[in-house]
Amino acid sequence: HYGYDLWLGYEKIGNPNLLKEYKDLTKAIYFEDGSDVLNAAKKELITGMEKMLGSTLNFKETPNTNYTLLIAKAATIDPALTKKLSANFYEVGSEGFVLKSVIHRGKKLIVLAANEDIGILYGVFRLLNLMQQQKDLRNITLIEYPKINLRMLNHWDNLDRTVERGYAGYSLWNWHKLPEYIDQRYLDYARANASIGINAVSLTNVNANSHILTPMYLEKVSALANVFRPYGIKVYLTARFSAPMEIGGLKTADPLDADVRQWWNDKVNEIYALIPDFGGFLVKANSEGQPGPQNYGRNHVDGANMLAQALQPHNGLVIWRAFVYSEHDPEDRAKQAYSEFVPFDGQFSDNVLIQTKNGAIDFQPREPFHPMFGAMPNTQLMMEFQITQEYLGFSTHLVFLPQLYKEVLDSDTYSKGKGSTVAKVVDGSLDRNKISGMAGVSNIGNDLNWTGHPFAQANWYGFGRLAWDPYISAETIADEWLKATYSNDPNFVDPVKKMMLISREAVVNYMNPLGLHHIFDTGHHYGPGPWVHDLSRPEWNPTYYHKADAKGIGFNRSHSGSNATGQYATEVAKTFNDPKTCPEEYLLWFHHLPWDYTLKNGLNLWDGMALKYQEGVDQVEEMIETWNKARPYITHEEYQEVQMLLKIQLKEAQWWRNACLLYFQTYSQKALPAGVEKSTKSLEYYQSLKFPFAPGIRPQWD
Ligand code: BDP
Repeated sequence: HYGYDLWLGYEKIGNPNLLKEYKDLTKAIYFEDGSDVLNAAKKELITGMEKMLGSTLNFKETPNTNYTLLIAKAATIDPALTKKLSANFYEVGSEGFVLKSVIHRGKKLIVLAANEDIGILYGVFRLLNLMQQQKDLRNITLIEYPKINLRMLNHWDNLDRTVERGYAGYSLWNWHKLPEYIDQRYLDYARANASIGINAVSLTNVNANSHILTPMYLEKVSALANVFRPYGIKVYLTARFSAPMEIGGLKTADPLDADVRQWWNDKVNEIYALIPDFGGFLVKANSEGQPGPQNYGRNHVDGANMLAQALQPHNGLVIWRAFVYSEHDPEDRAKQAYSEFVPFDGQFSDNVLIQTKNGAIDFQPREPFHPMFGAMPNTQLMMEFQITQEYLGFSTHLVFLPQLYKEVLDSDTYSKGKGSTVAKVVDGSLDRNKISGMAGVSNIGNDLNWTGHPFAQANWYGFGRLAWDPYISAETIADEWLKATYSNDPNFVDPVKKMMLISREAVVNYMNPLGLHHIFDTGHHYGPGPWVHDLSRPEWNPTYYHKADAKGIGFNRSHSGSNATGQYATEVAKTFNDPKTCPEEYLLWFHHLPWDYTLKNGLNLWDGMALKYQEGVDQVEEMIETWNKARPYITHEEYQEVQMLLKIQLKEAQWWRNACLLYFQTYSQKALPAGVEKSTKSLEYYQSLKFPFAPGIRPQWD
């Protein structure tokens, strides 16, 4: 079970006092039966508690028992008791729950109540999680409900089980053995998702294959939906826009063509006959060669609304991606999605969400927030984060991504004045959207530990927690995850948590400091390739992004350059426009500056940049030291696995530093400042490296 249990290992409580306290609370349990969801919840409660307490649970059926733990829907609880919960059940909503210790008829008891079955399931998971963190439950009052409606994983899984940008093995979905054979992993995957509140999964690559929409695959999808249903998870599929031609025999996929519309209506009806709670379609259209409405002279609204109309009678959704940029558009790539989508604000149907990446380029280690957030008040904008580490060291680098997610969510768009954070746009509170959503591109594969790097599990966990509540801190998430996964010993948790919290800044430093971006090697994005300049599309070349020359480095996106800053609210644009006020994390994202430009710390740009690269390497060395000290608190295997990975991370951090500094030095013509380690290898050596083994991209939609 090594690594397989994720954060649901439910280790036995060691502390005898706490064990007694928990056992007392669970002496006589009432659990409302009745549905598949409630059965799933009860099963989890039994698994979790019995493991943690080391004893069997005692369920009571008779109404007169003096319960110590009562788990039921609000409507079935004695009203006198419900009153004591002093919770507003309207606010708790359909997915929330109340967990509260009360004194009732002279007895102490804990009540877990919800409006709906799914709230009970989420409440059970949270109760178990609190016990894993060894929290005192004697005076607990917790009222929780998700702030975001759609909490979704996007799998980029191909039908041949390869995973685009996947670094944890092959796809979980075994199309060959489905629908008859139900792998235990499907169930454990659903449990893991439900435990953090994920309620939607798109099974297939956004670079879609139409065949997923044929009967032979739909039958298999339906089997997966059946497994996920008791865990509150709806299934979505990626819809290839040209499917009516590829599998429907039509001559066109024009969204305004009557036959095409009929084809989609029929297809949608066919899907709902098999999967009554099917979620809907996720669509990548007219982006990176994918077909879309523009192939027929139509636009995103025509395409999205056509699908929305087919799904609407079934309450299905269209999630239409905004990740577009065109090779024929001379405009700065960072500006294109905004330019293409903002004019359509207010024109998309009610059951359409526009899914926008966190930044305007592409999942870089650091990007300023996407200017579309805040700029489309009449459109339901959904956040797309990447959980898989395409540009963050694959699954060998320890990078705690909730730091990145939080940085974006906490950014202020100023669209309705100060405090209009991205989180408020995404949770729908700023513009009163009907449906809100957050998607994470999954890092899950069939590796024994699901995510490749054991600490990458924390990114799956953290994504789910933030989709539930975008306002909790990265530190809280790290704390919860470490305790549930490894140990509650503060001698372990405190330093390792610190290590997690610096890890994201470390990767920025050793890969893309000071706002540099997209300087990765071609195609696979493994390792540095700042020198690459000969790819067919200009905006695929790293040189397009860093623009290093004898004078300086950086992309001028200020008002004197591409004016990408003009896509932000005035207050934000003003800050970004001036290199003196622009946060230095974004300096070279927005400005082309001379090599001897003076940074805030007084260093010139070249020295400052070189020292940042070095700092990244030093931070990985510190991470290794921290991990060495953590050794006594975990098993040898747990220690060794991460230690091996950290060594790879260090080697690659040095590689990034050396390759980038040697290359940029050909322009700056300056010596390395004191404190920066000099490469023993030449630039030509780094440029000659080839990576036929780099995983992650195997397009197969022929
Ligand atoms: C890029 C990936 C590519 C994806 C694309 C997307 O390199 O594999 O297909 O994003 O999001 O990050 O559509």
